[in-house]
Amino acid sequence: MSSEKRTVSRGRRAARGITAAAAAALVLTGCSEQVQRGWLPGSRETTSNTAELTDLWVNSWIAALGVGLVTWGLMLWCMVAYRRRKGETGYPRQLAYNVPLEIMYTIVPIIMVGVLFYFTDQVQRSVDEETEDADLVVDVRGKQWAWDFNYQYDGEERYYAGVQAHLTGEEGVEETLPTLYLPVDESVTFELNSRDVIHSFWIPAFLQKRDMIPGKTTRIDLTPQEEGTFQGKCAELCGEYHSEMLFNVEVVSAEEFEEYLQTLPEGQLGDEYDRNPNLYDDVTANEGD
Ligand SMILES: [Cu+2]
Repeated sequence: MSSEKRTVSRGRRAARGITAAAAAALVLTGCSEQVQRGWLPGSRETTSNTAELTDLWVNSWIAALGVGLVTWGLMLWCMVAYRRRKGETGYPRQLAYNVPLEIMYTIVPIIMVGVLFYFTDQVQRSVDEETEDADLVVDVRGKQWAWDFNYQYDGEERYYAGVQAHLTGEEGVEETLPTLYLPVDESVTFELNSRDVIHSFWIPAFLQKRDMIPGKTTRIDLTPQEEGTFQGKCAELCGEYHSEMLFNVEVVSAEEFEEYLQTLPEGQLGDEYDRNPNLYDDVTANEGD
């Protein structure tokens, strides 16, 4: 190879390297905020719980990546260091039972699971802490295939009766979905109930989701911290139109929220509208027969 050719190919390689580095830098800076938040929806401040949940998620990924790098590194090292050399024949030297190594295989994963468990448990306890006397209580009733929202706010009781919006694939139908209103910076307790089968209350941007089980009340406690429109959905396959069991969430100022409440009828749509309100009483009564 002439020296001229060598210079050209070296120059080309360098150019290729610079292009790759520039592309990587662009990708990394362009979505750095997204990357830092682990591609989660919403923002760190969407509710009082999203920062903690985001940190748990992102740190778990960093830990997993660290473990991955060590594991991949060891695998590659073995492949290269112990590859078959020229002229080698037959099986390599066979080994069985290496007690110290096997003890390490057992202890290291137990420690890793223990660490993940510890942090998950801590965050879960903190997120699930119940708020006494929340500013707003919403008794949410999931039903095939819509949502009723019973608001208890400032001594007032109002309700929103959800009707399923049949999605046609055309734009604008989303606006006719049942809508849940929440005042920003005020504590909310969701009392989650089902009128018929198991549903699941999920607002993806809030990073929280909980099953709604007939005959049982589950709950979520949080404080929305950012105004905006979010999507909500049922996250438990609950029948034919499960995929259309959607709702909108509007987080608005306290004044706007109060104005909205005044447009709703007074009262609550309680368990008297459940498909079988006495389901569990019946079960108990039958046991005596
Ligand atoms: Cu459902």
